Amino acid sequence: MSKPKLLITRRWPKAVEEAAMEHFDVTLNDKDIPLGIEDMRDALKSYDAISPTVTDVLNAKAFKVEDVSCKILCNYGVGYSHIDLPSAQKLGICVTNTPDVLSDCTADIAMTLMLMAARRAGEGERELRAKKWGGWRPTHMIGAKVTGKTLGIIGFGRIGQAMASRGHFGFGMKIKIFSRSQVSAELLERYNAEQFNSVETLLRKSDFVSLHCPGGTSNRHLINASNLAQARPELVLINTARGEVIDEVALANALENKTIKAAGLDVFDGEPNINPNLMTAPNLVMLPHLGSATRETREEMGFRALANCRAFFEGETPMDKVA
Ligand code: 8YV
Repeated sequence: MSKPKLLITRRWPKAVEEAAMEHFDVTLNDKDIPLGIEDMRDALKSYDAISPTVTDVLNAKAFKVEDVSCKILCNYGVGYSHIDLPSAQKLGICVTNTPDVLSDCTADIAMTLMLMAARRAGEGERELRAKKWGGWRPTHMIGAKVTGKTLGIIGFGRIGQAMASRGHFGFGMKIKIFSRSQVSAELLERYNAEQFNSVETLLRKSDFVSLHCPGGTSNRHLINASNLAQARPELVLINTARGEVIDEVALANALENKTIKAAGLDVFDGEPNINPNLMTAPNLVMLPHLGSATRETREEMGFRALANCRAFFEGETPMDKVA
């Protein structure tokens, strides 16, 4: 039997590209640039399987194709809000993601941003490199203490739990949660956590809030001008989830007007373009979507995407099927 034709839309770590070639007739994107809508339409007609990433256009328009040959989109990444699931389903295309393997590294980046924003690490480094550091003094670049503070977590899936673990066991933080579904008593007890039923309450009661919910239309601007106005002035807001979860203009205003203390962002609405309001916002640390960017995790993501794809062509239900 001939191997299924698999398009890998962005370059993967070598070990996983090699593994892919053992089981699939693989096409790599040698230029490693995101696929546009027309490229994606062509790909849907030419390949048995596609492994896309967050940078690929898979909206409803992209799925407007006839004679589709693609049977599975084995997404390289846990978030799949860039894929219009109803359109994929309508064409009978299976969609999978790569959960678990990136939870630790994404929580590590959230922690990095939280510490950097609280302790003004970005500002400090910029001052030093600009040769503007005049030396130590008791009142120099005073930040916020992290240990023992209250950490609000929005979205309590695997990454949210990994964040709670770091905050609670590593930094003695009090954990508060906002999640649309009821968090089990066992999990709440594990982190000595309390669940609130509104984002406003969480913002009012937390020193730090970290976002770990999915993106997409249902969570678009979950953090907005009206609920940011409820936050404590000490609030440090962290986003490693998806850019659209925060109204970025409202965040920039809150930082400018000091209604909150600081923020740390790893993801952006419309990335890699950054809203100009954010570029000039004070007390903001920004990273270029590095959540899962470690060798170990990027390899595991590839192996997980391949495992899903192989299971599908072996007639099984892939373990990470989302549609
Ligand atoms: C990925 C992520 O690198 O997995 C996710 O959802 O946000 C990132 O860590 C990216 O999405 C790859 O598609």
